[in-house]
Amino acid sequence: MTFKQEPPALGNQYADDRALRSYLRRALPADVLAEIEPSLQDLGALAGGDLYRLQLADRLNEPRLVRWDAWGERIDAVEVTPLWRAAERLAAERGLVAVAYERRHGPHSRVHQAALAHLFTPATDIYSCPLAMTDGAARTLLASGNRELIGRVVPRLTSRDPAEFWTSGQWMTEQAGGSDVGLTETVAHRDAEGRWRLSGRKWFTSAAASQVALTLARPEGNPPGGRGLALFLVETRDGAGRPQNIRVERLKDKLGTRKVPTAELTLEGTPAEPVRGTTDGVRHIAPMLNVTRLWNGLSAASLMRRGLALARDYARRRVAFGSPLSRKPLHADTLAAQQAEAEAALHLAFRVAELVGREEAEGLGEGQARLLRLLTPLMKLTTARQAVSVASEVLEAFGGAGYVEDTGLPVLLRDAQVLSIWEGTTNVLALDALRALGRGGEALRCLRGEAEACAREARDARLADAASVALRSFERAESWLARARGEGQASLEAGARRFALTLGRAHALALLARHAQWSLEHERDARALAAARRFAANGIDLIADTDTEEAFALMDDR
Ligand code: MFK
Repeated sequence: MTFKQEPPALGNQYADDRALRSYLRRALPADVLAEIEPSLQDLGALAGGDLYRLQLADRLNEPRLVRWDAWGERIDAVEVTPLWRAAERLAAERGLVAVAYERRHGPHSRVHQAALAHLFTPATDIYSCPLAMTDGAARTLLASGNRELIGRVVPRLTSRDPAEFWTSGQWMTEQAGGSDVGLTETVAHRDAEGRWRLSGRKWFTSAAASQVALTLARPEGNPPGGRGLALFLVETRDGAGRPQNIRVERLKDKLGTRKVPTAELTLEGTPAEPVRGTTDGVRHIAPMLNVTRLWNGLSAASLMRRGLALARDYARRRVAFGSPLSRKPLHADTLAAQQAEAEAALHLAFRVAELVGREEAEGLGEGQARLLRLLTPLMKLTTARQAVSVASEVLEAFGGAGYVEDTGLPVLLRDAQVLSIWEGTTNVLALDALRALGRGGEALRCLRGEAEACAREARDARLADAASVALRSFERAESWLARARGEGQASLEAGARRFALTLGRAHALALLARHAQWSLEHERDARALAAARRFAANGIDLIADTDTEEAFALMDDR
């Protein structure tokens, strides 16, 4: 037996990422890129080197719930794995949250953060989850105007010192209301000293090891629904490190993201501080939802990139039927289609980061604010579906090896699957997008305006088809919307997913085509152009005439 298959290897994950580097060259002023590039190179080397080795070594480790200490005291401590311990320290030191708040590069600070997240996320087995929530909590507290919490908690959430750095959880999901958060059953009451205390059961809390959490509860006497909820901040442990009337019932046995210590908690009179009044909790936690949805999209793009980096490398090493897979037309064709999805996702997610950065540094005009509100759910739902599909193709590109655990590959698909579920499922976000359109469709006009501007910039004749696919898809989506609005709420809801995915994909195509033009002119590189053309061929317009009554009939199989 002489044959030995070389495993796939990763190089510097920044230096090797043509699409990211090309995007940053266009999006950032040269002096900003020059200043941040050494830290990206450095993180890229870690991601493809020491962290990748640590990931493979950490593969079988999982977080552990330690209920009791040696002397019989209930501690409910969550111990994370060595990879996650390293990730927490690195995240603080490298400023994964901090750069967005230090705002050293003004409106470009969110793009800087997004580039760091792009390199960090796939290398740390979704440590982006606590970072997303920490970032979301910082943003929510700053928006709240609550001076005490801003002064005491935000500096911790945005610290670069691992000893000072706190992460935040987001405890929203309850058994009755995962998507319909207004059904929250946790109640808040004031104790004899006037302090708020929370009682209830949080069903799915993703950062059980965090020092603080934002959560929703209904102050006694408040009405039902989202408006009757209030937003609270909980400090999870007291000065001695003991849980503050919080019982960790169990860690969830999930399909993927198994390094993330997702827990089921019971709050038993947990002390909490109202963040912003005692009503309208859903509205007040919305900044967190939008920040974590941005991280979700960035994570989707970065996980696709990781899978494809491995698949591309493997294709050069794996020989079958007389030549490396990388020389096979069908293999190249299959991976090219996935690469196009990943590049489109990168442009869509980073476009939201650009808008958030501008909003925070300079404020947005009315049109751009509407654009951001609509683009956030469209981007999240589009990139999440792409990530699941690309991860599945990546595994197949390895043949049987992609289905075998100790290659470290199956986890890519399991982790990707969560992206379309948490932080709002595809359907819930499609309905959110309908709400974000505005009564007169103002947000949609802003979105189409941006897509048209991108299409105009894509002047090269080879981009003409891609640009017209994007604009035709917008037209089809808009005519569907007008028709469905005429038909009523049921038609509108039934088609919302196809509508939202069509807009998300069409907008990603427009952004990619604009970038391709820039890359041709400034880098003499036709690969973004190839990605735009391929993405257009992958299918953009998903609008279809379907019958809601038929759908209900098909659901009834008795
Ligand atoms: C890899 C990194 C990713 C991070 C990982 C984190 C892991 C977390 C694990 C979880 O899964 S956490 C739970 C995630 N859950 C959700 O995301 C909830 C999904 N459901 C929704 O988003 C529903 O649309 C929603 C709960 C918001 C609907 O609730 P309601 O009570 O019907 O609210 P409504 O009436 O739509 O909105 C109430 C107010 O909030 C309105 O403002 P007004 O009071 O002024 O009218 C809305 O405009 C506002 N609002 C809602 N969503 C908003 C928003 N504002 C801005 N942006 C939004 N996205």
